[in-house]
Amino acid sequence: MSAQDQREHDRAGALAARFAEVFGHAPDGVWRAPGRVNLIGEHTDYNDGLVLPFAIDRSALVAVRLRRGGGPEGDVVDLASTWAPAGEELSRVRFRAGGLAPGAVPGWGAYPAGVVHVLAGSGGVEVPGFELLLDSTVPVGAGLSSSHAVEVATVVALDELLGLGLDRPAMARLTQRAENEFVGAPTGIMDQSASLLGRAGAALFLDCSDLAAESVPLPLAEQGLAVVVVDTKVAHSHADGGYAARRAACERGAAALGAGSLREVPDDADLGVLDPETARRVRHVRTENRRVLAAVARLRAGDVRSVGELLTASHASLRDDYEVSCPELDLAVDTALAAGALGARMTGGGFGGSAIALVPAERAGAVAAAVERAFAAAGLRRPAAFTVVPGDGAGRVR
Ligand code: GAF
Repeated sequence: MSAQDQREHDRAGALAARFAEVFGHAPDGVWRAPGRVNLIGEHTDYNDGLVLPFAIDRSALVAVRLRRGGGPEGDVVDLASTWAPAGEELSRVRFRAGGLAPGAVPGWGAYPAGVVHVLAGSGGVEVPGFELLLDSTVPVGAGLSSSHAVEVATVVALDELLGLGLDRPAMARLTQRAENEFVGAPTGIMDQSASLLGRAGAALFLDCSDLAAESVPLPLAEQGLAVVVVDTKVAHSHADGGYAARRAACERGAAALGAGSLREVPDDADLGVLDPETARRVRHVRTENRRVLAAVARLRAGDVRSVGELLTASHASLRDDYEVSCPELDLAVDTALAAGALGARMTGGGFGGSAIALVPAERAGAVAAAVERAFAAAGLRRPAAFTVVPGDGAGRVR
C-alpha cells in the first residue's frame, strides 16, 4: 500500500468510528474522491476543448449508510460534515430525497443534495434516505475542486449502494448537472472527470467534446520535479458573474463564426469579424487547446521539464486575453518563476484560488518561501503553499 493509500485508509477508519458516534451505528462503507489540479487546458472544457488535469493526493471522504425499511423517515437524508463553522464540531443538514428543488439546501449540503436531485429527477432513481458523514482534505475555495470532490464521492457511494451500474463518464455528466442545475454554477466537465478518472503518476488527457480519455504519464519525482500549489486565499465562486460571462463570450464568438462550439472553428478562421474583447476570449481558447496538445506530446516523449514554458504561456493568455487572473495569482506566478520555477500558471477558473508551479524538486521549499515573502511584502494575506502528486481517481476505501 502506498503512503497515500495508507493515510486515506487511516482517515477512513477514523471517519467510520466518528460516524458510529454521530449516527449510532456503523456506515455501510467509506468512499473517496480527490480534488484536482489542472496542469493545462483552462476554460476550454465548456468549449468542447482539450484539458490535462490530474487528481491530487487530497480528497473528500464520505461514510454512508442507507436507511432501510421505509417508514415516515424513509427518505430523510441526514448529512454531517467536519466542514463546520468556527467553534462547532460538525455542520448538520437534513432534507428529504424526494421533491428537492434548487436553492432548497444551502452551503456544502447542496453538493450531496445536487447529486440526489439529479438521480431522483431525470435519472429516475428512487433514492432512499441515507446518513452521510463528510471529511475533506481538499482546501475549500482554493480552486482545487473541493465541491466536485464531495459530489463525486457521493455519486460513487450511491452508485454502489443502490446498484446503479453507472460508468465513469455517466457519473461525470451527472455531477456536472448537479453543479449546473442545483448548485447554480455553470461549470464544465473537467473537474469531476479528473476526480473520477485520475491515475497515480499520470495526468488525464480529456477531449471534452466526447469524453475520450487517456492517462499520460507525469513522472514528477522520477525526473526530480515537483508541482507546488499556491493557494492565494482569495476566495472565488463560479456561481458569480465572471465565469458565466466568459462562457457567454465564447458562445457568442462561436455563433458569430458560424460554429456550434469554439472547437469547431477552423484554425485559420478570421477573428477580425469579432469585437476586440470577444476575439481575445476566442484567441485564448484556441491557443490553449494547442498548448494542451503540445504538453501531451512532450509528456508522451517523456519530457516533463519543457512543459513548464507552456504553463507560463497559458498564464499569460489567461491574464491578458481571457482576463481571469488577479494580482495575487500574477504575483504567485511571477515570484515562482523568479525563484527558479520551470513554469507557472493559475489553475482552475481563476478570479482567485490557486496557482501552480512546476519546479525542480530541490527548489520547492525555496519557491514556496519566496512566494510567502512576496505576499507579505505586498501586504497580502499569507498564502498556503504545498506540493501535490498525481493520485488515483475516486473509489471505495473501506
Ligand atoms: C472551473 C470549472 F469547474 C471547470 O469546469 C473549468 O471550466 C475551469 O473552471 C476552467 O478551466 O474549475
